[in-house]
Amino acid sequence: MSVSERTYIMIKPDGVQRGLVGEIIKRFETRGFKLIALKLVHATPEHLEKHYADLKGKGFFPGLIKYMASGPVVAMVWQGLDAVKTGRVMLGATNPLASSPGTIRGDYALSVGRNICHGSDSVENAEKEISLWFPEGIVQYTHNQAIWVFE
Ligand code: IDP
Ligand code: MG
Repeated sequence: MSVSERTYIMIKPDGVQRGLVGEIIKRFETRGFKLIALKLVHATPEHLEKHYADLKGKGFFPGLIKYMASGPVVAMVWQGLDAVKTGRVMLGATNPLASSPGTIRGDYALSVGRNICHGSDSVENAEKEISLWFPEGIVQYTHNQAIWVFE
């Protein structure tokens, strides 16, 4: 856990179509995380199969790839203290019905196959996902707010 920890957060096609882009970005921004990468991408099935390689073989895998390739996603990298674990807490459980109100999925989703947002589940996977989605690299800048967010 460090203040430079990074996580890959992605607003899925349903989150984009439902007009939740600003709301999801706002939550990470106001929590104090630093936005270090962001783009709108219509990903290919091949790219999404790499992203979800660990789930290949699951019954829902073909449907998951079709859903994720059905429209553009917002790919982002957020940095800050315990970003991976805190990002997952902010997202809520994989199944929105089990997500607490106050979480992104608990406030805006009902179905596991349309759960609006992705977040990395470990620091190691976050770094892999960042390389997969941002092979061009990440912009460097000083986040002046950091002195007010961290001791
Ligand atoms: P996560 O997104 O919370 O990390 P994973 O288990 O990594 O959850 O699954 C990746 C994505 O696959 C989920 O966010 C969801 O969109 C989809 N998914 C997972 N389980 C199911 C299922 O049982 N039915 C349909 N889609 C599922
Ligand atoms: Mg996952």
